[in-house]
Amino acid sequence: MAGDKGLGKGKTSGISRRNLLKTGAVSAGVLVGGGLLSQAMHAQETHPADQHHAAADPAAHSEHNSLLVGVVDHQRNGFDPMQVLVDWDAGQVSVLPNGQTLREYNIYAEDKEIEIAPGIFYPAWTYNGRVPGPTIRCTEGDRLRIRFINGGTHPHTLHFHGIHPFEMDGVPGAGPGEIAPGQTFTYEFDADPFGCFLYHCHAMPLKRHIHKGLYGAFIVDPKQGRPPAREFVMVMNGFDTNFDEENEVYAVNTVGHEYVRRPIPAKVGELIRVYLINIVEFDPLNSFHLHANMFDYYDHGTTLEPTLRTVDTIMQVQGQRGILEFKYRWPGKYMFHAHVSEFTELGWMGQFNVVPPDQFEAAMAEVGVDAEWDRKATQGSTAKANA
Ligand SMILES: [Cu+2]
Repeated sequence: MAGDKGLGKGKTSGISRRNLLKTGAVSAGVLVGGGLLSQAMHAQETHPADQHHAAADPAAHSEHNSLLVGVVDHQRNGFDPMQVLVDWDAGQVSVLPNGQTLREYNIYAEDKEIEIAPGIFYPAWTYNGRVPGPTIRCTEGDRLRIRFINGGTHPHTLHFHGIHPFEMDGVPGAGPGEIAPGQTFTYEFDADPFGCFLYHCHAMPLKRHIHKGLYGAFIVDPKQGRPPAREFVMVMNGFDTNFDEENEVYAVNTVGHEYVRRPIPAKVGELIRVYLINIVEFDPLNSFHLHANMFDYYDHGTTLEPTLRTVDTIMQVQGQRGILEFKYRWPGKYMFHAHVSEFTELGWMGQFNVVPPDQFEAAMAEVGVDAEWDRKATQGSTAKANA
């Protein structure tokens, strides 16, 4: 029977997500990604027939409780989560005869295997070879012209959140509908209104096309801009590595626990602004909890005044977004994570490394980022500075 190969739904798996949580491999530590766990999951991913060898040796579990073992090869992936935090894509910019700013983009879909935790590989579908796709950033009122090229093996679309004509909605039955492999279509609309949005594939079956990795952030700055801040984009995502419709790895910006291995540098006293997006499939809710601090929250980012003040935890349904603003008073390594313990243990956890200004350069060097990263984090807005 098909189930004997181990790809049947849940039946043969000794290393399903629920079972993982029961083994010492995860419960003894906070962090996923250890050698045995990696081997087990990778075995299931690519060599289902061998999975029992990997999963059935309980002695091996206890040897690998240090779950920070190993690193992800970001170069091989073609994207680095430290850079994903700040690599706003303003597009190819020109001015239309009517004075409107035009931003042009090329986005292609591509099937690509990516490493989502040390030694754990996932057969993703990507926009521009990365998960999440490029962070499209513009100012309200700009014209967006986005040429989509489907280089993948399945029909895909680009569905943007925001206000736009029906034909540009990127769903089956609207305009060109699903774009077949090898085909292209140019989506064009005005950025309206300002806020924190996302785009994703809307081909059928939807949950498959989303959880495979076809999504990205879409940030529309208000015309007057927002107050100066250190800005990051965080896309909360998850990966179903054994196709049982549950996620085995959770993350922000794809790589589980990457911001624990490489805490995000920030300065004491400065305003930090996080554009937060939840795209996790299969689980009805995700959340964000900040340690030793409180933040203001702008639900959907479509207002200039906070919709929640002085909170330390918010929740988002799939597709929901918001903007967080906060400052740290004292230096330290502060955790942020989902307040769903299971997600945390399976990768959705990070840290801010808050330092005095004179130690900031060293904090950046520790995690492999430089002055250009700092510039992107603090000067990402596309709005003209009017203030
Ligand atoms: Cu798709």
